[in-house]
Amino acid sequence: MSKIEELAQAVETGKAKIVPQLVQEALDEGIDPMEILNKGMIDAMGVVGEKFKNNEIFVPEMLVAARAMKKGVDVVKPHLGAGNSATIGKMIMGTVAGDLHDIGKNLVIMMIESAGFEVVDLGVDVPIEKFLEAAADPDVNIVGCSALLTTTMPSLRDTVAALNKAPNRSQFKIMVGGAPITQEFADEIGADCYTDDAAAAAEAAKKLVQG
Ligand code: B1M
Repeated sequence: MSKIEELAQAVETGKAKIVPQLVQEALDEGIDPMEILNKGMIDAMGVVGEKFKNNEIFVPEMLVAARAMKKGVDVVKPHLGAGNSATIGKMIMGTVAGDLHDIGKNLVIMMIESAGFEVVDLGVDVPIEKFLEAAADPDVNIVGCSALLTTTMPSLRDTVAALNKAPNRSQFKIMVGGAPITQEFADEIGADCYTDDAAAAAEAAKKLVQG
């Protein structure tokens, strides 16, 4: 079994003590950090999701897999991105009200910070008022909203609608994402930008502030 396969299996089975160790070993073997993240961890969470859908595992197993992945992400994080020192913009980012999923949001934050942004993490289950309050900061150029559940897509719609009515709307762009979100939905709800993964989000954020 390759190191990446070993890592994916450890994430899938929620081995939080072994995952960071395997990530470190993969890094020591010279495996590309992006491959470690994508193939060793993100794909493994995809498998976890499928198993949950098929009733092969339940919420507690999903939770331990998520915890294990977070420990692995902590180890790979310093190896992603070149560690920009200059700040090119300020972003606020949160998972919308009703939604507790934060792994994707955290990855987006990690990549956007690596691209040179200051990011304020509003957390999960973020009420509209909190997005509006944070977006009132005159330095904010991008507001990012994540939604992982089909049942929280209406919450994303409401959040974007409220942000679109903010008095300082012309000052920031709205970026949305998350597994059930599509370009079509993003356009329909009036977001400025949609991307389907964290690396694309960082590229898009740079384009948004650079015009
Ligand atoms: Co939940 N969950 N979950 N879950 N969970 C899903 C999302 C699900 C698809 C599983 C399934 O059924 N196959 C399903 C949703 C089905 C649907 O909506 N139709 C589901 C469900 C049903 C639920 C509960 C309702 C289960 C229950 O209680 N019965 C419950 C809801 C709780 C709530 O939020 N109110 C629930 C709970 C949980 C846990 C707490 C146990 C845990 C979350 C832990 C955590 O996040 N701290 C969990 C997990 C781990 C998952 C799966 C397995 C993995 C999610 C994940 O982290 N993926 C997930 C199945 C799956 O996704 N295959 C599932 C990895 C992550 C890197 O991907 O988040 O998509 P993702 O982020 C990507 C992109 O989407 C994008 O970039 C990221 C990185 O590339 N992106 C953006 C995300 N945000 C972006 C923002 C952007 C741009 C790009 O711009 C701003």
